[in-house]
Amino acid sequence: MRNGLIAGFVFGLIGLSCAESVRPNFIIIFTDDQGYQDLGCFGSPDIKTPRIDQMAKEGMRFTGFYAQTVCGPSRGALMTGCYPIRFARQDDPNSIHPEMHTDEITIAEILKELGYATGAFGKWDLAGHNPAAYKEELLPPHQGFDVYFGTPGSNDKVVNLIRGTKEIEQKANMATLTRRYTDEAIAFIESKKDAPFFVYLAHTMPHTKLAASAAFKGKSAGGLYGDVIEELDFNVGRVLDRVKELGLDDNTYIIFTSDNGPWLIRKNHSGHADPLRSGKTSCWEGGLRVPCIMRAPGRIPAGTECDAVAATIDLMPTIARLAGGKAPTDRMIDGVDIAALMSGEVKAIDRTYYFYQHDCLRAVRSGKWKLMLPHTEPVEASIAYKWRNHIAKADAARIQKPQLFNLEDDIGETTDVSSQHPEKVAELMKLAAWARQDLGDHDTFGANARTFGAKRRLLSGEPGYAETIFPKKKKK
Ligand SMILES: [Ca+2]
Repeated sequence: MRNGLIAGFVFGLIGLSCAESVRPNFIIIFTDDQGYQDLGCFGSPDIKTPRIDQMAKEGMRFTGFYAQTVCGPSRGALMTGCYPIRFARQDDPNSIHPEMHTDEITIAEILKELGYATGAFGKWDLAGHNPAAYKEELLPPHQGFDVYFGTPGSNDKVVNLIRGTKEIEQKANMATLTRRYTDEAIAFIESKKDAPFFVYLAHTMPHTKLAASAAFKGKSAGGLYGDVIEELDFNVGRVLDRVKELGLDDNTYIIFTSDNGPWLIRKNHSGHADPLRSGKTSCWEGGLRVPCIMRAPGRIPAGTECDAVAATIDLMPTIARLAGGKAPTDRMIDGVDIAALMSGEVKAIDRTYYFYQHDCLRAVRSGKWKLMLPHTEPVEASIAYKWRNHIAKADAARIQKPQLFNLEDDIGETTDVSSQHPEKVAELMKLAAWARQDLGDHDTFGANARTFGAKRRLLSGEPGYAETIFPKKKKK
């Protein structure tokens, strides 16, 4: 018995050390506002992305992959494995740009605990959106990252660069950002090649304002937006090449995806989500179904495709387990482990996906069925009303009764089939009721939504809500 115990212990140690020696590296490349169609391998008619297309040939193309509807919430979801309405924030919950609470557990924190070197490069957007007023104590070095080089928010106006937690440069040349973030990520990979590492490379573009360097400007048939994507593609290629040259190809997962759909309000500076309906800010598919490719030779079968529902919230629990750890068990985690999808062992996972537009529960998907829910919040106090000009009029219209779509036959969400499938509507309405209770909705606190004691109040049901999101400009 005792010998058995010792043998078991020794075997366990050997198992552990083997597992440690093969702990895979993870690189997540996260673009900003890139549409579902904005890659050659996702059907772009005019943008050329040979390196990412090649990555797809060597890995798996996910065609049913979801992020969130806008930047900051999408980043928090990726980091925590939870819907944005679930994770805690330290700012006013009415703000559309969450300041993520440091008591949240990020992918980086899990991996750091497992002995990984962790580096974040690029846009963070979880420490305050204003480049002049971000919170230093919420930057990546306080959320599990050993190294950080990037910018706290978007590039709507200017980009100021930070190293660690200190600002080092103001009004950086936008056209250099894609290359500079990539340079920094590659230098980090080189310096950590002998330890397991995690790289989060979150590009500032193709969020506007767009800029491309001289080598790419004016070269794409897809205009400046196309130039920007082609420059991103080239720099993804540089990461792939360096990983290979360092002999890390067989032990590195590289995941490429986007934080939300194309920002259609930007017209010819916007991407495309065809054949999906609508774009950024909306809960139609174009708003948050994004292109996604995963590559890990020997672990993910080459040249394959997965059309199952998968999402950025799944990356945290999946990566945690592939690294030999697990997702936190002291709190609700919404993402599921999709390792079996990635390895090709299974074709689908039984799960439900919930679609939130800011704090409003808008849709539920289960299998091929998606139910768009009626809008229940007061019209003028609604985020849908405030964001109505970002998308086509028909897509911004207030939904009065549930609309059911069969995404397998109707990926463009053109035909409401709710009257033919009342039982399916009822089933999905039940799931929505669960989400409303557990995650929350505009007028309901989720029973398992987190605050860690931070200020919390009802969201869009509250008078004055709209003004707090988009305050009226004072007349001079
Ligand atoms: Ca975005």
